[in-house]
Amino acid sequence: MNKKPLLLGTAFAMAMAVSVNASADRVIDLFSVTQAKFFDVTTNGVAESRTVNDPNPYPSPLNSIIGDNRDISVNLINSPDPANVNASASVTAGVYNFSQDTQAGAEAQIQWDGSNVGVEGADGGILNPTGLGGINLWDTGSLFSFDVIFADQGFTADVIVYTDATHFSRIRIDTVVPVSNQTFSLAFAAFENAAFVAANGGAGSAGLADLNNVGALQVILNPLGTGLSIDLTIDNITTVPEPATLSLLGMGLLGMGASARRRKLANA
Ligand SMILES: [Ca+2]
Ligand SMILES: [Ca+2]
Ligand SMILES: [Ca+2]
Repeated sequence: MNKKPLLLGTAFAMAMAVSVNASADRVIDLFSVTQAKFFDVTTNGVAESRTVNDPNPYPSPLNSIIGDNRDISVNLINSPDPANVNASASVTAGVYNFSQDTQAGAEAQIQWDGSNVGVEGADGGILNPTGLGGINLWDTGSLFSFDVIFADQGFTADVIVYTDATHFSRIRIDTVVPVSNQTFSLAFAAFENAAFVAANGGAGSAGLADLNNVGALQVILNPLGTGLSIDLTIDNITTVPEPATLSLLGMGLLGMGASARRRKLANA
C-alpha cells in the first residue's frame, strides 16, 4: 500500500476551506443531524451500528446529509478487556467523533447509502451500494473536501465511492502526523483513474466507480484496526466546485500581482 499522504499545502487547504463556505452546492454531510455516542464492547467480529434520517430531505435548503440518511458504526477488533478498553462514535455539536482507547484496535465507518430499506437492517450497518440511486457528483463540483478538526495521532482512512456492488473505487489516505483544523481534498478524477486507484486502494471486481452515477459513499477510519489511542473529529464534508476554487486561487495570484505593481511604483 502506498503510504504517501494526499495532503495539500496549507495555503491551498485554506483556500479550499474558504471556497467550501462560499459556494458548495451539494453537501455530503455537515454533521448537524446528531447521533448519540455509542460503544462497541465486544470483539465478536460484529460492529455496533446506528442510523439516522435527515429531517429535511433533499432538496430542502436545510438538507445536510446526501441521500438523507447516515449510518455510523464501530467494530472493536482487539482489546485486552473489551468491557473497559474499547471504542466509540458519535455525531454531536455539529461534528463526527471517533475515539479508541489505548490498547484497543477498532475500525469505524460512516456510510451514506440512502434510507434503510431492503438490504439494510434497522441499524444500517450493511452497505447498500446503490442506495443513493445514481447521483451525478460531477454536477456538483470536482473535489471532495473534508475538514478534520482534530486528530491526536496520524490516521488512516479509506474513502470509497460506489456505483454498484462491483463498480467501486477505494482510495486510502494517511495523514502520518496529528491534524488540527485542516481541510483535505480528494479529486473526483482520482477515483476514475485506474492506475491511481490500483496504487492507492483498489477497484471493484467489474471496475471503477463512475462519479456520474454514485450509489453510495463510505469512509472507513482506521481500516487496519491498529492499536493506538485515537481521538478524531471531522467537520463538514462537501463537494467543491472547481470554478470557485480556481477563482480563489486566481484572487491570490491577482493579489500577488498587485503587490508587485505597488513595489514597482514605490521604486519608480
Ligand atoms: Ca463487536
Ligand atoms: Ca443507510
Ligand atoms: Ca448502510
